[in-house]
Amino acid sequence: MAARSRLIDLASIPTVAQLYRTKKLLPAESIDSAFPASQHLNDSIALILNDITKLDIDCIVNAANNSLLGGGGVDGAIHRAAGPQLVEECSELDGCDTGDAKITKAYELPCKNVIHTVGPIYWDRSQRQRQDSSQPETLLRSCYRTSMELAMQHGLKTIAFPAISTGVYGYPIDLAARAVTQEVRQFLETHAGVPNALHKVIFCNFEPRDMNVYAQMFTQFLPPTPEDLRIADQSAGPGVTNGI
Ligand code: AR6
Repeated sequence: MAARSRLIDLASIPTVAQLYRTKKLLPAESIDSAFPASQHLNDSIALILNDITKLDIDCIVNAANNSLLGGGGVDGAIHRAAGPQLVEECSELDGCDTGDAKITKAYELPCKNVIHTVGPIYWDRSQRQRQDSSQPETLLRSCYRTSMELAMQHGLKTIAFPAISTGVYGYPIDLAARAVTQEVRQFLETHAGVPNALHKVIFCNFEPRDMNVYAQMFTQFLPPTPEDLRIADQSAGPGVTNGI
């Protein structure tokens, strides 16, 4: 019971709109007109600092490697929490290409499914050199897009992403967050109103410093709507400078 009580349900994961309305996210001083404010987007995208294995939602995304047979970082955490049946199922999937995604059951995790994707290796520590240099952003965006497509194909409505490739694979968090915020925005705009549309896309960070980077990206690519600003004006307190 103690373990279950630590689970995070959807209602306790703040959306972009809720972050603006509670002044945990403050608008940028100048708003880029290339990215108009959208209530649909601000209600559909959410941000949390937590262990992704605790999220009680439809599916979580794993930052895996090409073998899909487990590893360190978030991959290790997901396999540990799911139990040994996960690697058994993964071993039947014949690996996964970089930028692609495959789906499994979630076993002992609270979510229904795990989507395993493989991000680009931006910086290879063992060889001390940059990898996939011509197309890391294309591959990283593909991880997010393919995972969201797979979730929709399986009727899953809520999906959470860790910061793929930004750990062992060395992708700078600011470049990654900039690319994937735009990719998710574009995907949700393109798929608004279609049958099986996603209800929530959650960015789940593990490092507090990554939250600040995402907050900066949100103010740029997901500006507040007039309604978000109106409610923020009514809420008490001076607000925090994006100290989510
Ligand atoms: N919940 C949410 N995020 C987490 C968690 C967690 N429990 N644990 C770590 N992170 P990484 P990559 C964050 O290295 O860079 C594995 O060995 C972490 O802070 O897990 O894509 C695979 O098998 C970081 O922001 O994934 C591959 O070989 C983010 O997850 C390789 O690592 C991604 O860090 C993949 O490297």
